[in-house]
Amino acid sequence: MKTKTKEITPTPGINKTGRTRLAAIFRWPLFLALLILPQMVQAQWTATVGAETDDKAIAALAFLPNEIWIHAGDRITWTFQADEPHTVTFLMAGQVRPDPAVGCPGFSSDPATFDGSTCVTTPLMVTGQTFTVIFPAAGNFKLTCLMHVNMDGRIHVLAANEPLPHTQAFYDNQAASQSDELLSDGQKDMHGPHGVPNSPLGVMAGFAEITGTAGGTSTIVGVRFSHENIRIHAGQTVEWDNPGPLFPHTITFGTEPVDLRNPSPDVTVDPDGARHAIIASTSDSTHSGFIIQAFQERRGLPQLPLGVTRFRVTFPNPGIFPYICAIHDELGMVGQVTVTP
Ligand SMILES: [Cu+2]
Repeated sequence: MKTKTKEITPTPGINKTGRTRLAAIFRWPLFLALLILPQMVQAQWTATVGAETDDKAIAALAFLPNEIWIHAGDRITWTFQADEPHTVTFLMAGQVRPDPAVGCPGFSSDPATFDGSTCVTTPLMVTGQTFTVIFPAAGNFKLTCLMHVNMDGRIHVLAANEPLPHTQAFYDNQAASQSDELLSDGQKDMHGPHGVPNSPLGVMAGFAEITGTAGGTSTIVGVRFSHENIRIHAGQTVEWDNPGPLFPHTITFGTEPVDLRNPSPDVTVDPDGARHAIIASTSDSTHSGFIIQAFQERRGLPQLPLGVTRFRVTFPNPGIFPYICAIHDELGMVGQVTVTP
């Protein structure tokens, strides 16, 4: 730098004093940066999103860990670890939750910066993808997934002079133990009292459980039919029950319809509100529509109608009748009804 400055031929209009002043202006920011650098070391933190069992039967819809304390200026990189898609989202205070397909609106570039003034969201992301958020300002921020209503966490961004309670190693251990706990809870649910159907010829269609820590809520979800191959006699009726909150399942025989939400035209409603179909031939197509409980009530709002949680099918004739949950078949949620004379 010095050599170069010396080589510059004095230009008319800029005298020696002017050059010195300019050089000083350029030196000052560097000096200031060196002064404040020790407090501004921007730490890189890591966390994970989602977990699932190897067979994909049980998924933990969770930020792991779901509560992290960092300093202003630090960044967190989230790695997605599930085939069930999630988002990393920070909305503005009071912002209406948008649809995951729309973004908040739109999607943030990676790395994103969040200080509470503009929302940040990823699109739906799955195993192996990562996303980084930089937090320049102190504040307590809610981390959420736009896909799942009971999946959130909180990020505490503290001023540089505040002590941090935990290290990255602590969060790594916490993420692993929370993941293990959620998935083993799921195993217990799948084979415990939640797995007992209403009818002796019943099949449980998945399960879900909402759980929480002081950092936020997580959801455990199971995507299997409890009796993947149920055997009945001609004329009998099988009943599918969805015992869990939040997650719709379908019982779909034959061709998958475009609109999964509504039942196929052949489906009737029993006096107790359960949907009911008759499948006479293995070439019949029948679709239950969404089998799901109503969302949780909220005080001060009109009560929600009952959700349709049961689907029944009567099989007058023998045969082998494979079916799927049209939402979760790719995760292995499929079954079969074997009807003998
Ligand atoms: Cu399903």
